[in-house]
Amino acid sequence: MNHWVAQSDISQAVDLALRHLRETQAPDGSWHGDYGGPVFLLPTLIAATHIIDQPFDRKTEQDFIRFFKHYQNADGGWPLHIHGQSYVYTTALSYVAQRLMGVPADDPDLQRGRMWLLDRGGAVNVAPWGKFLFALLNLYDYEGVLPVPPELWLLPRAFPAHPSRFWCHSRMVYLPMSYLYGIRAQAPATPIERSLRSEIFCEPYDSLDFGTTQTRCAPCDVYVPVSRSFRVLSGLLNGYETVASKKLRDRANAFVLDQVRQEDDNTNNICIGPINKVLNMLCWHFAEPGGERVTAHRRQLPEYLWKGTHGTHMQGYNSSRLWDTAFAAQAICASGRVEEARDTVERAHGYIDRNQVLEDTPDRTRYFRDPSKGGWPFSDRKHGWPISDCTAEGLKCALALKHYVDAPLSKERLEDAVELILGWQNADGGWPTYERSRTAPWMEALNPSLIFGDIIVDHSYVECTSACLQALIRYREEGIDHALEHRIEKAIERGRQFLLNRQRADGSWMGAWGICFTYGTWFAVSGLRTAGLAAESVPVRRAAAFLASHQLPDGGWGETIESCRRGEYASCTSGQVVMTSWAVLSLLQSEMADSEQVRAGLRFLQDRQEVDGSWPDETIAGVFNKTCAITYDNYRKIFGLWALAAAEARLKSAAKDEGMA
Ligand code: LAN
Repeated sequence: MNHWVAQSDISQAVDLALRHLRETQAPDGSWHGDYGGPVFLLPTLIAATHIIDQPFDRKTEQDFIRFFKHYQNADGGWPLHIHGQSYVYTTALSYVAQRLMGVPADDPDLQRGRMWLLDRGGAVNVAPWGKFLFALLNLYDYEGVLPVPPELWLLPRAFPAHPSRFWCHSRMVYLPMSYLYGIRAQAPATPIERSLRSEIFCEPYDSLDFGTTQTRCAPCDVYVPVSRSFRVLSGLLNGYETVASKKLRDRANAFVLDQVRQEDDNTNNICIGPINKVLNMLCWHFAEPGGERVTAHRRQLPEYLWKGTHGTHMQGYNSSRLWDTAFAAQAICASGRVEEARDTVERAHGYIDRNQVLEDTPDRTRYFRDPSKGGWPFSDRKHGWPISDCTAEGLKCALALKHYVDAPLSKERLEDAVELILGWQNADGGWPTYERSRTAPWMEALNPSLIFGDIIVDHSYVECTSACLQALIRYREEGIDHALEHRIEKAIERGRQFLLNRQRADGSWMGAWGICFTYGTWFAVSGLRTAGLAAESVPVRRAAAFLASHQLPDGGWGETIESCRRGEYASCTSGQVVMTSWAVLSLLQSEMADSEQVRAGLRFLQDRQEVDGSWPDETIAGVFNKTCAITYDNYRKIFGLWALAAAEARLKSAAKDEGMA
């Protein structure tokens, strides 16, 4: 096989990519990168700092404005994520945010934005979360906001729609929302609010019948239409609002605020995500105006900011550092150059070591939390929410590096991670993101967002399942603990079966957190190969055939977010480095490892590589909840290296085999 592509060329590309990766490591051992992409986050943050009257300094605000100007679409609207079509939701939010920062209404870009918005019915057609934010800003009447009574938290936990059963990201957003809704929190109307009321609606503000607008949403924004069961539920809740007792409301508000406090304390005021970060801060602004909790929250806001080439924006998480670092270290291992990159892996391991979560959160059952001890988060320990696949990648990394580093993780810490992984497995054999599913899949019908899919249940995911499966198998290979062996064995078998069941008729697997089929298929194939399936097995063969059928004429692979929205492969017009790397990594584990397709994929990667070993920016590769893309800035350099390194390893072993023959 060494005749199909020159090993020396590949080796040179690997050397360069590795050098670039090493040069971009941060002093703390991790890799930092932009974790932006969603456009709805920054306006939410700006609205909140306006409400608490602690805006950012002028220079930062100018850079926020630069972000909005850069990502305004040609039609005048703003998209949900930086590569998307215009949405009424983000157009209204971005317009308001810029006005709050002092951009005048007659600014030509804002005028174009307003025209686009008014052509689509104005702010009454903003999705529910936008209406909620506008109600806080005193730009909307609470009558038009879907009811989120805090009393729901007082229901018995066994109730299937108890909010504690929702996917933690939705739960932690609806938590502060229900407090703010419960007290009808609203900023005072100052001249700017009064002016905005006349700018974002098609009719005079006072003539609007807000009560009829609760579920109105511009058709171009809708991804999941309101279900009949949701209409019934919201009808009941609206009815409840008219009879709610003050005493019970006060009790519920106090309960919710205590939950908010615990989340703040657990996460050092970072919070699980950007939206609950901002809403929790607002809870304290209204509960204890001018108090220390608001100040502490405000101080942590910059944790979410990223100063990019096109302005400063709010990221989807406080960072993606642990995740990127675990992958970077594994890519280095795949290159077989760990000795040479010893200082890099030592520092990366240090980051993994320092960021494992070592304790459960206090009084965790009262606060609806699963165990955390032994897990790894997506960003860092001070954030602290452990995630199944981040734990798995952290564990894989710790195991892969244990012979190379001065202070490998102790047996107990590895075991804690394994315990968590075992505990997270769902009844269907797959793994969820943060917590075992707490409610039935049909509850998804209660999704009130209209613009995001799959936000109610922590379902089992192909990626999470593959990562956990691989981690358990690697752990078992170490022969570390026999007491656990039986449980691990069973978990592996169920996980393997889950992956097999999820293969689609066309041979692919759909990813949920990366775009899309190339991502899901890479995870599934890696999981199944690790679990013992042969390259010649039918599932792996079918996966390879699927990938081969989507290769582009330039030798690469590329998918757009339409793949995620529609559940069907949607190709880019040209290959993308990250998706090509995922496809090549999958094919290298199949019978097609020596094929013309792989050769063309590798040539594509080599051709696109810059002289410094990096790859140029390209289409966005991450996604969440089907509709919103998110940037993984480090993926190009990590997966570009990984794919080339895996090809080189194969060439080397083939050369060895030929030598022996
Ligand atoms: C993330 C970031 C990490 C990501 C992986 C670990 C990569 C994935 O394998 C599992 C899912 C997870 C944890 C994930 C879920 C959804 C998140 C939290 C995000 C994409 C980052 C931002 C997003 C969050 C929901 C954004 C806020 C918006 C809402 C709709 C609440």
